Amino acid sequence: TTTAMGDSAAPDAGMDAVQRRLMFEDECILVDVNDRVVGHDTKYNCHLMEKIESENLLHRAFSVFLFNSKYELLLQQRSATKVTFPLVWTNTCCSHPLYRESELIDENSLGVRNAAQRKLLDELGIPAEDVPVDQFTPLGRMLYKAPSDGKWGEHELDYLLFIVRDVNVHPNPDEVADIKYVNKDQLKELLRKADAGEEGLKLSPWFRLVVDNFLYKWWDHVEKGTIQDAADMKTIHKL
Ligand code: DMA
Ligand code: MN
Repeated sequence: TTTAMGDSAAPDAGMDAVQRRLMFEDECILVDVNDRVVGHDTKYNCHLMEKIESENLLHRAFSVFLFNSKYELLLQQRSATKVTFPLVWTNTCCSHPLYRESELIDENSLGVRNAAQRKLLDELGIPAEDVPVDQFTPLGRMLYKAPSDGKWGEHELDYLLFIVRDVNVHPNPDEVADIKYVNKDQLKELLRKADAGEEGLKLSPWFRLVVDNFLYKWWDHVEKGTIQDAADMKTIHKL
């Protein structure tokens, strides 16, 4: 027999058990293109390209960029078990604020900052006290769509959060395959290799968008201690 899920008899049969649990436990926040909350849905539904297209689902997300006191940026390689974008290199930590009171707080993006603190611990083992919520600087918001494989993808309104802290890191292998700190030149070399297809190196589409549109000028602000001057939380950049 065929099913509504497609022609596979057992949809998602190969999905990692930990990632499958999060796909149904995590309730993402649905927003309109102006970032107004319009509802909620499972992480599973929010990342199915077919649903994204047919129901025009857009959800709220965040991307953390963590720098150490030498102003090097912490990157992660996603684990092989991630459903979307396995094994790609990307910024420090990405996820979604969930549809719960503490992560829906709009004032100064506090809900998103609470979610960022939660996921830095979950993905990278960074203790909450190493990343106090008042130390994140929300710099901007971008809206983008990116397919992962045929079935899965992203359609997000993504909050870009910067933080400068020396932290303890203990990556969670369910989430993260590898980490490294890079300076600007090392990042440029990584981009060159990814573009040349060297060493099978791949970067996430959202990290690429941030690099191409914002990162280097914001990084200069990090180094000068003027990061607050770069913040623009009014505009939603449609990329
Ligand atoms: C989703 O990240 C958020 C962005 C900005 C792509 P993710 O796939 O790592 O989410 P999670 O860690 O919740 O699986
Ligand atoms: Mn997402």
